[in-house]
Amino acid sequence: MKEKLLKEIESLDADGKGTIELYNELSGAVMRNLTFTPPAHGEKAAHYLSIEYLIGRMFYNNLLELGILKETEEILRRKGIDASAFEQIEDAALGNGGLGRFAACFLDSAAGLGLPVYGYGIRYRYGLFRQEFSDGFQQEFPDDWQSFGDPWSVRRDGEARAVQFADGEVLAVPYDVPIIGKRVNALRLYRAEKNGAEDRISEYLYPADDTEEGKRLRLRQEYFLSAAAIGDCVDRFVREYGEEFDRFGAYNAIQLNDTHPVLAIAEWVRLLTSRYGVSFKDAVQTARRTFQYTNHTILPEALEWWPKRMLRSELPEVYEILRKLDASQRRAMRRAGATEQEQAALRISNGDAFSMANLAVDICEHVNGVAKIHSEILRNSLFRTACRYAPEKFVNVTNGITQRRWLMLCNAELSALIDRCIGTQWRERIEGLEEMRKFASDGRVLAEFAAIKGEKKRQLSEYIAKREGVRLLPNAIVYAQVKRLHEYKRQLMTAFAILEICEKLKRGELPDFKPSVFLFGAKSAPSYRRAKGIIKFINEIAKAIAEDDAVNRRLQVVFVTDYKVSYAEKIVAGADVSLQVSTAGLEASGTGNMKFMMNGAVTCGTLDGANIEIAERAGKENNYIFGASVEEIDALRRGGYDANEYLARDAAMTRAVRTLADGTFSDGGTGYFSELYESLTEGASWHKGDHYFIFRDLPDYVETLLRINREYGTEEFTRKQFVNMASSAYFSSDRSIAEYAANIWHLR
Ligand code: 26V
Repeated sequence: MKEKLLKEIESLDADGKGTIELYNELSGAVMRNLTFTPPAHGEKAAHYLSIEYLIGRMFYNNLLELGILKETEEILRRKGIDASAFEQIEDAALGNGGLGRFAACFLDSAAGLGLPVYGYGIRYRYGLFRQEFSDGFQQEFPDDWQSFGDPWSVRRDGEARAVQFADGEVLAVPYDVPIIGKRVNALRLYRAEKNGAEDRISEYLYPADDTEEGKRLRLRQEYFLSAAAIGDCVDRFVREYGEEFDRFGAYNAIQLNDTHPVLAIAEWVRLLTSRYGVSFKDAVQTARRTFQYTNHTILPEALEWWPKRMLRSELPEVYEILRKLDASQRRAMRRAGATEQEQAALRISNGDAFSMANLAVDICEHVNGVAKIHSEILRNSLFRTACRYAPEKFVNVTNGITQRRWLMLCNAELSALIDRCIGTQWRERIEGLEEMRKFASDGRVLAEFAAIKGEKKRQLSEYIAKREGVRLLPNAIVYAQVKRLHEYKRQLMTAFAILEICEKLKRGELPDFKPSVFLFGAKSAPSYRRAKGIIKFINEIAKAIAEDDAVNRRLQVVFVTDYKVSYAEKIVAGADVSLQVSTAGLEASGTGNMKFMMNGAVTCGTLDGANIEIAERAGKENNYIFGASVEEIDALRRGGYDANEYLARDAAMTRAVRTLADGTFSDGGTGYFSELYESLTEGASWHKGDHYFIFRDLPDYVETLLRINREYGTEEFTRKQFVNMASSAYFSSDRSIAEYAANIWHLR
């Protein structure tokens, strides 16, 4: 296939064609030569239901997976075309952040390992908004990702199916996207249509759900995905094996990515009882052997609760099934002798709403968290009552990232160094990367490694100059914090730390300070006021520092615009220090931390999520861990944390925090800054001051940043970076998927 494909590319007539036309022709040639691999008869498959897939650019990745990237670039060069021109093609950003990017890495690795894993999702017309800054404020614009065409999917009208809502039916039309590896799996994305036109259901990713309108649409999206996917799985099973549904679980596992697709459980019961005459009890029994649930966050605002009246009016049949599921759960709880309090914690129905998390925990065979500590928190806190009754249900699968995109593709230079040291075996089996640890005291290899980091940093700097119109300070330390904007991730704490460092510089307290760049990249949910305030605050700090000749040759802050997968590919390769500073206990795993590690950055972070395992694997001495542990944070919460008392302990911290309120920076009259200040010092109706314990950790943080600054530039520091890279194989999603396959799906 490879030869045929390369010939076809060779014979392509490029004359007079624009980049976009060429991109479509090339991609089309590849698509014509691909065949999707369905599960073989008797082979067990896994089906992954996710409301988000943050795929990024597909072109380079697909050619890499096919093993023809280099050859294609060569052929194009001979035709006078620079393949990097395709970088102007937009990312497919059908996701918000970690959850969606993880779904994309997950599918990549499943195909890479040759496992039959099929994704289901929604083909949003507009993905995550395009971000611009105007006077430091975030502005949102629709992300028209299809304006370059969509050569990487195949529409299958013949497999469209109707999804039933109270106000009529909506057609779900699948578009199959190839996920290429040892086999070609399909990611099946559904477009919603009514009377031949696109229905609102698939128009936007995550409509603002702070209004009744938005919530309804969100419910419709979640049911649309659930019903289309379950319908597809059931049809395929019936075609292949008939209607003996008690065998369904032997051939299929259905993995629910967070609570968004949990209505799939109710849909399964509805479909089997109403269409196939299966008894309610049997339908539930088979569900228990089929469904699996991954939790990706413990933040209550991100766990789905569906109001009963909304379900009743939008999806009356599903509502009835949920009621029955709740009633049968209640009978079971009474039989098991659960106390009233335990029942309240476990119930699917709670007052006016149904809890999707409790439904998932009740029915699913396994419930997994995404890092060791997160799975512990699920067992001990969020789902502790359920865990008491069914401890065997709760397992951990630490997240991972695909080394194909996050090392081979984004850092060809480092990959080539690895090839020179240990050969190319690691490209097939990532475990082999561990062999690089042998070179950690090889001065020559370390020097090459450092030179590559320098080169990637220069490339990053070029890219930022082109996109943002600012040049990074040359040869500076690059500290990066790139992720969704959320209070618990504490971008605001980094902002305060920068202000403190800036002040120390001005006072002459840091004579040996090495030039440092703080890179931020983040989007705020459009209706999340505090997050928007934090973006504006950081942009104000960036401006003030850039204009201040006393510091601007040693300190720089850049908030990159429209952070996304393809931006991340540049940043993780060029950064020295990965900032992962969430309040302990709140970041389920983090996956950016793994991308930085694999590219040889040290982690400056708290004991949270996968940071803990990163420090374990690479050695605590090779990372910069600071701040309160989960236990300490819990103790502070219980003991009545007094934010102002902590603030008063440290004069430099007080001055930095006061800049939110003393007019140092202007928020353009929006009130953003004073609101942030109040949230820290006074709290709000739903929380006490400094809900995320910034004042507890900030002094440690500043210390740690300065320690990094002192140690940077030594061979010892380079070795730390190197050991991180060489210890990162564990964080490959190949390992995660192998664990899902062995421990949860029991494939093969
Ligand atoms: C989403 C949103 C969106 C609107 C604003 C409020 C809000 C709060 C929380 C969330 C979380 C969505 C779930 C998610 O993305 N979880 C992430 O999943 C990653 C993959 O497992 C994991 O590495 C991250 O730690 C986790 O935050």
